[in-house]
Amino acid sequence: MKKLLITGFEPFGGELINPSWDAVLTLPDEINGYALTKLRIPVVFEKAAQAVIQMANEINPDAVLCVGQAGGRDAITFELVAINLRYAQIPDNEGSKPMDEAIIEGGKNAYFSSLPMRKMAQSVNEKGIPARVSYSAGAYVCNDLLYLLLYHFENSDTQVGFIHVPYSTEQNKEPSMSTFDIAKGLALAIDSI
Ligand code: PCA
Repeated sequence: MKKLLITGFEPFGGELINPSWDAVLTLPDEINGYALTKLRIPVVFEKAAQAVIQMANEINPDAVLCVGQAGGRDAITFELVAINLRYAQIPDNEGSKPMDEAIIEGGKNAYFSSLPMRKMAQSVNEKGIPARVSYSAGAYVCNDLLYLLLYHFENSDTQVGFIHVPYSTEQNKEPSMSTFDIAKGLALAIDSI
């Protein structure tokens, strides 16, 4: 069976939960011929990617799909691009707040996700969960993670992608989506890889 490493983040920015992890946790252990390994990772520049790479070294996944919260978005968004830039509007969970730093000094300006993000977004949207592609994962920890993973897996067969999810309804912020629908969207996305 193929292997998928799927990650969600711990809470950050004063929130008590992070819907990315809550939704990942409810997914079945097997979807579309992939055995899922679920990992909760820290909202810390560099360390998020280190945690994922460490697990990937252990299980050698065919694909790595990371999920994070994007408060303010009203749909599940499939990130197509990661840029070589760190710019934090709030400190990460270890207090670091880089402003206009490169992730990899002299590295490529950007990488494209290697999972079929557009196809996945279309398929989720057609099945009734609001979803679309996004051309910016921001410049905070999620972009950092996606960039470092695409850099790390550049010359390997491991495909990498990143999905941002809205606030969940439990967070009492708008726009929001239920954790159930977020998880359903993630499952449909994996189904269409
Ligand atoms: N969202 C943040 C980092 C962790 C998360 O869930 C981001 O979009 O960068």
